[in-house]
Amino acid sequence: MTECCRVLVLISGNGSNLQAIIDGCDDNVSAEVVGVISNKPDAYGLTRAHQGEIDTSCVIVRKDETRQQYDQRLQQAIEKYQPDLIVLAGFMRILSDEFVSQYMGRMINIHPSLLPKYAGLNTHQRAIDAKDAEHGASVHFVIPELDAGPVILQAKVPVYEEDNVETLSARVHEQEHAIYPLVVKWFSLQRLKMVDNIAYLDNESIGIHGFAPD
Ligand code: NHR
Ligand code: GAR
Repeated sequence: MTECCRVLVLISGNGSNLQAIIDGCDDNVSAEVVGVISNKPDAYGLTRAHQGEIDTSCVIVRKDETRQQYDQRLQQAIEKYQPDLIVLAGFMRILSDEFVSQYMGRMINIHPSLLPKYAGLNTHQRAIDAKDAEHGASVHFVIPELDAGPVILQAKVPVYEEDNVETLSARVHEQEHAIYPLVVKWFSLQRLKMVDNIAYLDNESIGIHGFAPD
């Protein structure tokens, strides 16, 4: 048995994906959530962490601070946990290239769209406005370019005519909670890697829409 994978989760808000990962790690001896860091002091995910007896830190943006200065402080907070994997779960701050370069292959994000569609923000509204028939979520490795890292796993949901942001995002969230813990498990079992911006599962390269069985 290899050693337990130390998972650090970065959040900004509700933390429902954090909860799914905590619950997933309870059933997976190969991974443990060792800490949660928020950039927002009132993030509900911090309460979830406390309930799970998980250590938390807040790294709050200071006035007049540059992105580099913030990212340096964030890095210091991260190093205390000595993580093997950094999981962005609704973390709403763009990270500098220098920061991301430190953690390439060890940092993943969940983005609420079928990447490469709709990088950036307001993805649910954009899918509705475009009258897309399907929408979803993507777990990807984080690279310096925003939401452009190799996709590991996607989940699709249908978009209905009567959908609004609330109904659609709820449908996407449900799928997020299924796929994110699974990807964390793959990583913890050392089945998942990124080499030269390509993601591999069990040494097979993963296509641009993520792992697809058969
Ligand atoms: N950083 C890098 N370098 N690469 C990625 O792929 C990243 C990243 C940081 C965060 C998550 C991402 C998403 O899934 C993520 C991926 C925040 C913004 C944003 O515009 C965009 C994408 C993501 C997260 N943030 C604003 C900012 O100025 C603040 C918005 C707010 O506070 O509401 O940082 O979508
Ligand atoms: C998730 O839907 C995630 O995909 C999205 O924020 C939500 C966080 O929910 N991420 C982004 O939009 C990143 N820009 P949660 O706090 O309940 O996990």
